[in-house]
Amino acid sequence: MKVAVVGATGMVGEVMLQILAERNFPVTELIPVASEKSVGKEVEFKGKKYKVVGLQTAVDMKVDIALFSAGGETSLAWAPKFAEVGTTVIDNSSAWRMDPTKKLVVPEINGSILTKEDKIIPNANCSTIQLVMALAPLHKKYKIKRIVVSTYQSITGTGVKGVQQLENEYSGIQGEMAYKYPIHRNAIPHCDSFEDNGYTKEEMKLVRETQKILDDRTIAVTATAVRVPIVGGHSEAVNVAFENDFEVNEVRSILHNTPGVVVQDNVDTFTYPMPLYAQGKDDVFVGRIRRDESQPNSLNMWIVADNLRKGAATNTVQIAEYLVKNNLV
Ligand code: 11C
Repeated sequence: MKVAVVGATGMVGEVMLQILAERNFPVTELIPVASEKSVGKEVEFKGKKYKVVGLQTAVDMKVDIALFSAGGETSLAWAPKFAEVGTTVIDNSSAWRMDPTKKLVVPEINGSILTKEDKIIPNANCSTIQLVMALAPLHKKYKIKRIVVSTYQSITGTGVKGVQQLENEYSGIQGEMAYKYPIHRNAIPHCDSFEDNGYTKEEMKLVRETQKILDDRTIAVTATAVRVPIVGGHSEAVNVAFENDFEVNEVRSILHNTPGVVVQDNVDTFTYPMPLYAQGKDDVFVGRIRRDESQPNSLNMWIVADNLRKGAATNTVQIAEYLVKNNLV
């Protein structure tokens, strides 16, 4: 496969290169792509150096697959140009996710909806992916009525500039601010911009993308998304109300048997997921699984994942793997 990574010098782009190498994706030719100011820079892939090229050069190379992580505007402008020459684009931005003609895919859940005709495939938001990974098997068994989710999101979700702000604050350096407020020793209830309804875009992504991936618009979802000074991953406190009752041990066993999900749940040994330990892993970790005693058929849990991996680069590469395995590209 001729594979382009668009946004190869960015935080997610770098992880994409790493994951393509780690998973031995069948790359016969790698084309790192970035904006004009990065053209000519070098990136490393499997111990070899590759020169970054511009977007039009990459379109002209008619690659098989282009993995995009270059922001919504680049994606809106360039994904169709790649698709027109026959390239399959898997796009990590929010640009195409809610387009009714595009499919939103987490391969473990709904990979089977993909066809050869899908030339622009959006990748869901990081906080949504880890949520649906844990909820999809439970929805299948007990049918979800309502989800209340509060997120504790890593600064890496904001990219290099978020990490830089935290590092500057640690070291007492005045620098550019990625956030409106200091992030060191703080929690900012504001991820992405605000919509007219008073929710942030990040919160509304959790609502809309969850319904789309689970293919059920009747599921009620409400969210609060908070940025915290954490590097390793996003955490989520999740309350779920089901139509049908459940046994907590059966929930644990369903999750235990779900590929890509790891249960870490034993309060006797203080075992629960934490972003410090999820960092660098591709799994979604679930713990603190307990009945919500305040209302019927309801469950609380705590979900943690490395947002740059399963929340972004890993899921993108897994979609590419699914396409290759099923001759869809
Ligand atoms: C965050 N989830 O942590 C965001 C980053 O819609 O792809 C990714 C934004 C997106 O702020």
